[in-house]
Amino acid sequence: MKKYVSLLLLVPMLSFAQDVEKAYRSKEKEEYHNDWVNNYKPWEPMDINEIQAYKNPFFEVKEMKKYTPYKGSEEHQKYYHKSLTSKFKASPELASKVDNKQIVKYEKKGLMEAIVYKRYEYPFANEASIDVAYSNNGGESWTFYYTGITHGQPLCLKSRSKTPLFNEQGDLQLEACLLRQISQPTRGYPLDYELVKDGLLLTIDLESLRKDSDGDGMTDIVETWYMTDSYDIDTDGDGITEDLDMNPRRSGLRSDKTAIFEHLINYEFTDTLLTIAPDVCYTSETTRTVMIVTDNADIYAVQPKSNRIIMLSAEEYENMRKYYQPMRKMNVSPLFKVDEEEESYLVSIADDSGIWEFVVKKIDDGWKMDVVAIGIF
Ligand SMILES: [Ca+2]
Ligand SMILES: [Ca+2]
Ligand SMILES: [Ca+2]
Repeated sequence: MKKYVSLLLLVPMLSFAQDVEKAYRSKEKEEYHNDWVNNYKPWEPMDINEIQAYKNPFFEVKEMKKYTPYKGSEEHQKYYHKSLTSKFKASPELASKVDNKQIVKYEKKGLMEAIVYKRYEYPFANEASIDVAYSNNGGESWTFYYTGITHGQPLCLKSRSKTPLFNEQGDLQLEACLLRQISQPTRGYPLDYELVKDGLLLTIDLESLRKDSDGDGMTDIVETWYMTDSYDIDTDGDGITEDLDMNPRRSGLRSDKTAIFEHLINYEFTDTLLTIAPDVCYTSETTRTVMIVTDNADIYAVQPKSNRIIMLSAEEYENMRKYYQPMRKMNVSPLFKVDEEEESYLVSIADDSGIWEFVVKKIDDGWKMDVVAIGIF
């Protein structure tokens, strides 16, 4: 149970004010941090053979004979399409979802139009997701799809290529190459890469792009990203379908400690936490998605209010993080018992903007919560 993943947690917490630490000593917390330090593995690049053997789970990637050679650092170039300006004016939805300076490819073929574009999932994301805006009525209405591809490692798409975006079948094709990430991720900074294999053609067939095997409103590609079951409309079996579930991967019985985690992930840092179950909330078009890696069963039954929470076990996270996943992460610590005090715990939460540490003490109808430290990144 000690193998909680805590990526951002440790380092900032060490700088907390000494007097606070003295006031609330916790052997459990010290052991947890020592364990983290002892098990810390520095970042290293992926095995080059693994990148060479890359196969996209949804789309065909094949070698080309004649291709546009890769040019260093083109993965970070921005492309502006002047011809799209009128489309953006005509469709507020298009303008709100697509950044006109992050277009990878745009093409019009008869009534079909497609924009392949880079989308940054959140402000501090290292790399962009590749998405597609597609219209089959001459740009009157658009549908937006996530391709499951992160621009960079391993696939880099070439904006400069002359290969037409639409192939003869009306599917999308893009010149690509395989890159290996050679710099350590730093918050909000683009990564450095080296070329592993050039001259590839990626075919994004529209059928695979749209496929929703279980018909729950989320494509198989999106479900792979969220690690939900693409053949089950309700992965966690709580009666709320995947597309509406704010906590789609986990369900469980509420414990009295669930309320603590609920308040933390909803950023409700109030004095008194009542242990009553809150109203059920559902996702909307604008709901942000946040990943939490935890093996702590007390958190499973939380009802998030504003963020969709994708909860992974430490083992699941280890297995999936081979390639950079553009998802906001939130670090929630376990409850560390305060030494020589009954029902009193230290707990912290960290996200892209900072870290908050609290002491929570059991009271008659819930918990009393006090901030002990705040660190802003
Ligand atoms: Ca689905
Ligand atoms: Ca599903
Ligand atoms: Ca569910």
